Amino acid sequence: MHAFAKPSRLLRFSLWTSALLVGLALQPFPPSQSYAQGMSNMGGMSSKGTATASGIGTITALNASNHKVTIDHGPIPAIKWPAMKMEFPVAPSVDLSKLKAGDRVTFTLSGSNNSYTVQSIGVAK
Ligand SMILES: [Cu+2]
Repeated sequence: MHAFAKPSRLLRFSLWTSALLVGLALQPFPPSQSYAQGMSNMGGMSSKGTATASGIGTITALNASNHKVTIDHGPIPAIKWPAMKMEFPVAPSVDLSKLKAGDRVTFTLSGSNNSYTVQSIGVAK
């Protein structure tokens, strides 16, 4: 009696597996698919509050009047960034007058989520 009340372990396992596969199939593409599209799609930064990180890269453009710098930077593991080229606002205290496009630089950032400001920058030794 009650033979149908409890599915076999095998049946329950296969049901669970099917549900898992359906769940995986419905997931959107991971953020890595859209890194090339720019900062708005960068993923992995779910932590709250301000983070600081340092990076290295090459200046591709300087916007002195707006105090911004575009850097083709390498990966920054501290904030889970892949290598990419992007424009950063630069803190008012930072002197950009000695830098130029093409310079290889090290820099530090502070900020949160996808909004980071360059706090220091200098030609890499
Ligand atoms: Cu970036």
